[in-house]
Amino acid sequence: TLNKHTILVTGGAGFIGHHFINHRLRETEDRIVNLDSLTYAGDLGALKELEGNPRYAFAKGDVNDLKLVDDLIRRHNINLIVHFAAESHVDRSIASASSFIQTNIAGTQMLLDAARKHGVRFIHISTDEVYGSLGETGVFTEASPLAPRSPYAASKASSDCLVLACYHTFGLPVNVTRCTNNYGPRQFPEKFIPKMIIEALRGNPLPLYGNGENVRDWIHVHDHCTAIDAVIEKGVAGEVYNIGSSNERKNLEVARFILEELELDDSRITYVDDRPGHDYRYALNSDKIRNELGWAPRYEFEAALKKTIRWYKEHRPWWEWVLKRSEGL
Ligand code: NAD
Ligand code: TDX
Repeated sequence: TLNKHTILVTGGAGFIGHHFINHRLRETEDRIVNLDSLTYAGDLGALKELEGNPRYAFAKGDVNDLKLVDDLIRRHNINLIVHFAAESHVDRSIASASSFIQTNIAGTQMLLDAARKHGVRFIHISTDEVYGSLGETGVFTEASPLAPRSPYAASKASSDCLVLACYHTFGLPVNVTRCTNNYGPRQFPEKFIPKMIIEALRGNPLPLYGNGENVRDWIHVHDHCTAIDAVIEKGVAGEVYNIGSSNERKNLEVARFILEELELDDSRITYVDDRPGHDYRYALNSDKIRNELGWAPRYEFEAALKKTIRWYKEHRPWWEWVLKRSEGL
């Protein structure tokens, strides 16, 4: 059994954050305060069942609101911050980077200042993208240099450095986790897997950037959550942990799998303009968290992707609604 914590989760209305909150409330006796500003990516629908749960509270607000964060930490006796809140979509960062700087960089520093003031442990949820792009071979370890190539990745790399600086300079107990591409139910349909499923279900072409040969390393969102559990329980202060489950696939392979599962043919695939600076390949070595913290992923990619496809098929009103709402924002 997992130890009991009082956690301030930021970005808990987002894709990974809401899975994490539901998971922790199910598996532990934690109390959780969810701070989220409800951007286009925030959806409280998945947390509806928690209304009235005495171990859960929601606060609508920005991570840059020092007064609010300070007040939440004090009022709820927070002993751990798990920081998910971010602008998370690469294409949006290419269109305009300023909200990425404001939330991902300034917002993280603001939370660190509050954590320091109250001596609160800090777990920063980051990404494999901070390491940049790989060629055909090789994998990133925690010792790989940071070489971000998109405004999003650069903003995450900056925040990772600020978090680690807080450990070295002030001794704040921090961890940084760097996870590969997540998939699962209720992911905002701008991300590759839900976007491909939804375009297929709508009868539209599936837009692959470039030649579709780019490689991503996929992990089920629940495996990401259990990896964060392991860091909460056994993470050593100041350490970075890569999180991956070694499922490298070309985008084209994933798109074909989705079409096959929906009994549609490959002619739906269309090649569109490439993403500027499109990272070719991500792959992580996660021996450190496996060997030192005893974590292992449980989900088999193809089986779990099939279930995910079914979820989107059965939840059309959800994705129609989130897409419509985001247009209005
Ligand atoms: P998401 O975009 O689905 O959710 C982000 C959440 O943060 C939303 O609920 C949004 O309302 C909230 N938010 C945004 N700006 C805020 C602000 N200024 N103040 C308070 N709340 C704010 O993101 P996600 O895919 O769940 O990713 C969560 C975290 O995990 C991010 O830090 C991301 O960088 C990291 N990550 C994501 C992946 C992935 O594949 N999705 C992989 C590795 C790491
Ligand atoms: O329409 C598309 N067509 C396409 O070919 C989209 C949206 C994407 N792609 C490609 C680009 C990438 O090679 O699919 C791959 C995955 O794209 P995204 O879902 O945008 O993810 P990625 O850029 O890899 O970043 C993701 O993983 C790391 C998350 O969005 C980040 O938040 C996380 O940090």
